[in-house]
Amino acid sequence: MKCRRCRAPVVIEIRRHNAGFCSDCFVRHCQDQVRKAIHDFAMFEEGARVLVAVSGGKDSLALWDVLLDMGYEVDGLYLGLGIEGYSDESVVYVRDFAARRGATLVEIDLPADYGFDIPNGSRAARRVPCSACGLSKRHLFDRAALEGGYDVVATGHNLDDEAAVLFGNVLRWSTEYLGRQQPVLPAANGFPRKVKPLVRLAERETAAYCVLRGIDYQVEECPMAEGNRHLGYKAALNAMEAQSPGTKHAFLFGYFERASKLFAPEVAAEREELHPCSGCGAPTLGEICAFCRLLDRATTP
Ligand code: Q46
Ligand code: ZN
Repeated sequence: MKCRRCRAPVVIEIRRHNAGFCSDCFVRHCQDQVRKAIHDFAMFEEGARVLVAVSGGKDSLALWDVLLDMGYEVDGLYLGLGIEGYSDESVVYVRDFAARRGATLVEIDLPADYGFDIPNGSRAARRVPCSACGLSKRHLFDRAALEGGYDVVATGHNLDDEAAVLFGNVLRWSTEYLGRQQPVLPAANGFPRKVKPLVRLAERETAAYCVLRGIDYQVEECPMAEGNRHLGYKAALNAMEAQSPGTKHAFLFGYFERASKLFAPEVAAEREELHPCSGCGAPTLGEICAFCRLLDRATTP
């Protein structure tokens, strides 16, 4: 097989595009896919100050790398979760990348800055680790973006992640989550704008991108992910994709184009009801936001 762009021998084949690429053309293909996502969904303009949430994994480092190469002013934000044998390693990849690219990295550490870690904090708050982790990330990313004066927060969610989340939300008809599942969430009072520029790239492609670009990333998955429902959804979608390449893309982008608007009123109505948390000022439906409640339970002896 020859490269679709330059006819050199291919290093990677992408069945859903019915194409293969040589190393250089594949890197360019990834950049084009990110550029297309940013453009088609009007994610942000040239000159925007972008804060990219980085974990040390392939997706977020690939995203940071692509955005830097595209000339955006983009800083990284790393949140230390205090997960033994995982967090100490992940931060090394992130710091190395930032140093190599001469990029600015903002670090927040849950144990040092907030006095709790995800395994113990979630236990104390009687939450599943991933739920405590997810809400901490959302809260602290939002706050860092607003306080740092960034125009937008970018996350490394890829096509596989988003298709799996959509699959799970459709299986349960979780309409409030469906309404929020967009490649762009506009800013609203107390919320920064949030975007997912990797929605057009599959997991395998961001991994290949890192390898071809010489980016070292943490291969090991978070130990808390075990039993996470999304892994099952990913496996189911992978089986369908193997039978019929392009299924994931058609599922996700068909949703964005034809169905996601149906759930928008519910989200808009919910956002109307938000008011500032009495503890920290972040938008919430209750008196105290979920992060302040978690923080309180996780740090009360
Ligand atoms: S880091 Fe956090 Fe993930 Fe680990 S605790 Fe769960 S949500 S699995 S992306
Ligand atoms: Zn709060």
